[in-house]
Formats: sequence, C-alpha cells, structure tokens
Amino acid sequence: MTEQEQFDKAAEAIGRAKHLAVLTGAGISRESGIHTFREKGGVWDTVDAEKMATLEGFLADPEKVWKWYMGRYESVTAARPNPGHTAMAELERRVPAFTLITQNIDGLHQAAGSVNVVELHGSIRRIRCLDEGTTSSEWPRPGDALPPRCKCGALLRPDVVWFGESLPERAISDAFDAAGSCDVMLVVGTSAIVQPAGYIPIEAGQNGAFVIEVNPEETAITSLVHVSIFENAGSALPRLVEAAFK
Ligand code: BV8
Repeated sequence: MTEQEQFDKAAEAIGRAKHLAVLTGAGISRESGIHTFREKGGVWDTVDAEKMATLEGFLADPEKVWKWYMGRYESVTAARPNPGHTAMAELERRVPAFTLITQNIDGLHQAAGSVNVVELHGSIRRIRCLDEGTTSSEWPRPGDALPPRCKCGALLRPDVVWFGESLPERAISDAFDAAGSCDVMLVVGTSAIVQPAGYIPIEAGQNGAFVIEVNPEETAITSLVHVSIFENAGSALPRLVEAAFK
C-alpha cells in the first residue's frame, strides 16, 4: 500500500469506529518541546534510569532524584499542548466510544481538553506520600528544601510509576478492557518497548481491532499493525481527524 492508501485506510477506520482506543507515548509531546526517552539525545542517553526512575534509586538519593524531577516539572509546566494533543481531544468528542491511554506523565492531554485520560505511568503534576499514599498537586517550588516531606514526616515522591513498580490497577484494567473491546486502535509516538504498555496494541490486534500507528520511525510493533503513518503526530493527527469526518 502507498503512503496515501495507508492514510486513507486509517482515516476511513477512524471515521467509522464504534469504540476507538488510543495509546500515546512520549512522541506525541515531542512537538511541545518535551524530550522523548529512547531516541538519540533522549532522556535515557544522559540519565541512568536505574538511579533516577526506580524506587531503589530514589531511596538511595532522594534529593538527587527530586532535583531531576524538579527540572522535568519546569519543562513540562512551561510546555503547551500541540496540534497532536488537540486532535486527540477532538476525537474524544466525535467518536461514539473513546478511550485515551497514555504513558506520558506530562498532563498535556488534559491541558488540550481530553477529559477521560488513562494515565498508565502516573503524573508529574502530583506528588505522593511514601507512607500514607495520599496525593497532592502541591509540587515543591524552586528553592524549597529537597526532598520534601509529608506532614506525617515520611518522604514525598513524584506520583509516577518507576521501573519495577506495578502500574495503577484501575489504569491497567481500563487499558486492557479497552484493548479487548475497541474496533480501532490508534498508537501514537511510542517505541512500544516499555511493558506492559507496549503490549496493549498487540492485545487489541489479537482481539480483532484495526491497528494504526503514527510514528516517524519504525517501532517494536510496526510489523504487527495494519497501517503505519510515518509522520510526526502534530501534522498527521489533525489531518487524520479532518479526513475521518469530512
Ligand atoms: C511493571 C515514568 C510489573 C517515570 C516510566 C514485561 C512485563 C512487565 C514488566 C517488564 C517486562 N519487561 C521488562 C519489564 C520491566 C519494565 C520495562 O518495561 N522495561 C523496559 C525498559 C524493557 N517495566 C516496568 O518496570 C513497569 N512495571 O511492569 O510492573 C512488575 C513489577 C515488579 C517487577 C517486574 C514487573 C513500569 C514501567 C513504567 C516506567 N516508567 N516513566 C518518568 O517518566 O519519570 S517509563 C517511560 O517510558 C515513560 O513513561 C515513557 O512514556 C515510557 C515509554 O516510552 P515511550 O513513550 O515509548 O518513549 P520513547 O522515547 O521510548 O519513544 C518515543 C517514540 O516517539 C519513538 O518511537 C519516536 O520515534 C517517536 N516520536 C518522536 N517524535 C515524534 C514521535 N512520534 C510522533 N510524533 C513525533 N513528533
């Protein structure tokens, strides 16, 4: 199939979808100026995930991990949604049943107007008490003593899922329920390496869904999807939504 034929098939599938499920990764936020993880120059090129994105790494040096997250929080809160995020919010309004599942922790889908967002890996906009599990959006300000502590005296942590940690039960069950019941799945901006998120599109395909991938590069699942649109999300998604409902 030519690129145009793949694009047309994707638009037609989205336009007739009864239940559209979308899985997004860091690539959809790339055009908002937020680094991805595994590309050249990505986050893990300069940061050791074992030390900075695991509970063991955090407990070993909570101040160092908090300093890293403070920097990421600054870039996330300075970022604005791009046309790719806006297109996802538009789809939620147009498709009879819609599930947006994201691996991203930046909150840009909600900022773009998406209402029901399944956050598989938590959110950098929340902090959580290590002992009580209570959450708050009161992120420490630059200059505050790090690591911040809860009133109960326990360490506070970013409310994100680190490597080796289980994903929120409700999020993972909502995501796999959607994968099992959607008739069309759109996968945007993920290398599909991180598990169990990377398995969601495979589950959808095995349940008979038509799977579309939007990514400028090949990924771990490109050989398994029905159509691939090798373009940036910020340009492809608005065009797809327009063509789907013209
Ligand atoms: C868990 C939050 C159970 C923190 C992150 C099999 C089963 C279960 C677990 C495992 C397994 N195999 C391995 C594991 C362990 C591990 C794992 O997956 N490791 C990987 C490295 C192999 N998984 C876990 O630990 C998970 N926990 O399974 O619990 C358990 C419990 C105990 C013991 C064992 C198992 C937890 C994983 C969550 C980790 N947290 N982040 C933070 O961010 O601070 S991961 C991090 O990766 C982000 O969440 C990110 O979203 C996610 C996935 O990365 P991507 O989004 O795909 O980003 P990436 O850079 O890789 O790719 C970007 C893509 O965008 C590229 O393809 C690029 O081409 C494209 N792109 C670029 N520009 C654009 C674009 N696309 C479109 N438009 C553009 N403009």
